[in-house]
Amino acid sequence: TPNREFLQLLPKCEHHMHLEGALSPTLLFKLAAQNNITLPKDDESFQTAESLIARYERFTSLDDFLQYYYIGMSVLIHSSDFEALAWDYFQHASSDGLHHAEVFFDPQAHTTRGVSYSTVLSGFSAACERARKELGITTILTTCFLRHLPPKDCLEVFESEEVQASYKSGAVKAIGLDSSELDFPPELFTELYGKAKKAGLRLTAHAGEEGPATYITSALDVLGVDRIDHGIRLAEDADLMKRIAAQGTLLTVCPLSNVVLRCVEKIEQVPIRTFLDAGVKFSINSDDPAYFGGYILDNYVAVQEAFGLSVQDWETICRAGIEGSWCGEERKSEML
Ligand code: ES4
Ligand code: ZN
Repeated sequence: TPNREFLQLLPKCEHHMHLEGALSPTLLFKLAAQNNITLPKDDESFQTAESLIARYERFTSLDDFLQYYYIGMSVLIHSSDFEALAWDYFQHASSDGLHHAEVFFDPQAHTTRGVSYSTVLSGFSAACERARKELGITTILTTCFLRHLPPKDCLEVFESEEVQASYKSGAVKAIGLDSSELDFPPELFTELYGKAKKAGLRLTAHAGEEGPATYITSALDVLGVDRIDHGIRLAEDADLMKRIAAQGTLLTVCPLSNVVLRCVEKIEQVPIRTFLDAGVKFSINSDDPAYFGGYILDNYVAVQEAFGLSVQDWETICRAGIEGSWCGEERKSEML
């Protein structure tokens, strides 16, 4: 029966991880010191790496986590900081047996604090290049838009010269939608997604993490997404589940994230078996590995411990991950 070694050897693809979510407390404090960044003094969690890790074990919701996520990234200033962050992730991912990574980053979380998009992109791109050369990991970069910010701000960033240049050059191939979900329905971003589709970009959006299954329907029908990030609340709507299974839309499920952010009480409540039985395609992902207690292999192991899946179940999961990837057919056949 599948153990950690078996899971390590599977040809894994990751489709849902935020590069900023790979910022470990160790790197956070190191960059804060290097860049002279003052961390909040009124929050005792920031005293040591240990106290910060302890706080990460007590998140109460998505928004409670996001507060730490946005403070954490305030230490990222130079291109080399972004490169170090992403390289840290790729090294973990490589030892976990990752073959292909489609990763998110949040331009607005940096431009709104005075760090330019080109600084962010050049650092992340350098790490991606190094991951391909030294680790054999292929990558796709996705710009995510922050749904708690005004849609017109998101549009402005999308249409800015440097962001458009990164789409035209192929450095970035997709857009996503993240941050606080409740009260920020997909409909707010109809114009943004219309323009991104016209530009030939791939489209994804976080939906049905904390928000209701109706957000999944609007992401599909109003935004026209090719993929759904999280989507666990799909299990509450049997008809929609049939539709998603029939059309083959990939869900990017993040089991440890769902437990740490209290979307579910335990891994057993992530609808893994339900999706397998309904023929819903999904991949298993780490989301924000430095905040949620594990990288991709830890998520695979947690699922195996909770569900006792068969070798055939794992083949179904990995095949869906490869076939649902946005890399070329040639790369897919290498992984299959
Ligand atoms: C996120 Cl878990 C999650 N959900 C929504 N937005 C995010 N940004 C980073 N992690
Ligand atoms: Zn996410």
